Amino acid sequence: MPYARVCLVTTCAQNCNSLPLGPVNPSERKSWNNILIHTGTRGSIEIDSSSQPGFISDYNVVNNRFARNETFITLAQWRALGYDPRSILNPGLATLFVNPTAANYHLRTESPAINAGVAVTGVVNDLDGNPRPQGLRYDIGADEALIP
Ligand SMILES: [Ca+2]
Repeated sequence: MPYARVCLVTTCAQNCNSLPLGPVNPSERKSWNNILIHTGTRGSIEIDSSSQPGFISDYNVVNNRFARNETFITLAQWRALGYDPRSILNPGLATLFVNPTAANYHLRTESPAINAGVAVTGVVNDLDGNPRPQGLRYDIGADEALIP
């Protein structure tokens, strides 16, 4: 069965399990501005080749681990397939977030996710209800850092 699976760490949950997307609408086959970190052994995105046509992924924070057809590949191999050219390699949860051990997934002031995203039509607020973007560009993830 075609599938695309992503692993999310957002402000809504800690250490989310893989989220099976199943056969998805082609217009919904985008992964932009997501923090896709699995703290275990799964890939940031796992996909089978029949689900690749139309799938777009970029401007994410990712691990150096993906999977295609149940085979793990590196970010470089994933990029060679045309995905995530501008995405950021996970620098570590403590570098990204204020206090991930206490489930505070707001972006640290120094987080490389700040201003590293892309404008997404219809996404006008972050998870806290703050308007986005703030600063130069959208942030990656569910939180938009409020930087003076
Ligand atoms: Ca921003």
